[in-house]
Amino acid sequence: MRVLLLVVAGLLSVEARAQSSAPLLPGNVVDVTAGDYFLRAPDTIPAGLTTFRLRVLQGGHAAWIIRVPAGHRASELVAPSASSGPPKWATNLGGPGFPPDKGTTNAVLLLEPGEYALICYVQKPGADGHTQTHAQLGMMHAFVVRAASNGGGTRSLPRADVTVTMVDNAFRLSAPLHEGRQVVRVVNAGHTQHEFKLLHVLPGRTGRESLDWTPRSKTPPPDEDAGTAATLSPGGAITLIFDLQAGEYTVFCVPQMSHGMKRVVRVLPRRSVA
Ligand SMILES: [Cu+2]
Repeated sequence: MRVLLLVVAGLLSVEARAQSSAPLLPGNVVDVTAGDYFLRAPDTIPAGLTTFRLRVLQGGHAAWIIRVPAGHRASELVAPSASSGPPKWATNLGGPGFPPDKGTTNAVLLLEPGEYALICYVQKPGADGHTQTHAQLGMMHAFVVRAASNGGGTRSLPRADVTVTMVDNAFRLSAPLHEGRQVVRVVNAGHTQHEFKLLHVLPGRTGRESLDWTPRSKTPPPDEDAGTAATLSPGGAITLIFDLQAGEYTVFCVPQMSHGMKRVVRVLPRRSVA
């Protein structure tokens, strides 16, 4: 019995260490798992401050969070044609996308009670030139947000270290990004849809190489995914939490990339504590 208790205590302490080493995320943390072609998440979520934490098992995916108004159904979000976004009657809240390999990315928001869906509008070009969205291939998960019994706890989002304002067609940062935990508020102040896709430039490679690289380059990518704020509608905003390394990153808005909406961002070494 004592041996068993010691073993159990040992396991608990290992688990406690694993949890304490994982940086905390704000509010109710909802795990979303995506792959070719599915989205898994809870069916019911309490209202209030919520972090959607996305893990991708294979493929490249994002999880747009869409509010479904009364009189409509989540199934209507999956357009019969390859629409690259939600219909006009639905509210696009944005969401997490393209996490690092074997890692996660997240998006933090305040959820009101109602009907919602997680959906992936990433497009899959077919061999015959016929494009489908991942939503059409099964990547849609409807869920309900219920009024929380404790009133929803915190009513405010974490304070942003940096606000990224997306205009037509550029990214403006309110302050430099720093190494370590960074709360980033992404705001679409443009007149069209914009995305914030953050890539970490690999050691020995440059931001310039990252900006210029395309899958047609036939060379290994000079960068790796650090996390994406899925395309926001004009006026939309969302908060993401990143754990960054010092050095070069690049930011892309893939839908407006042909208009030059990409740039290098230098992440500064950790601020020394005075
Ligand atoms: Cu997808």
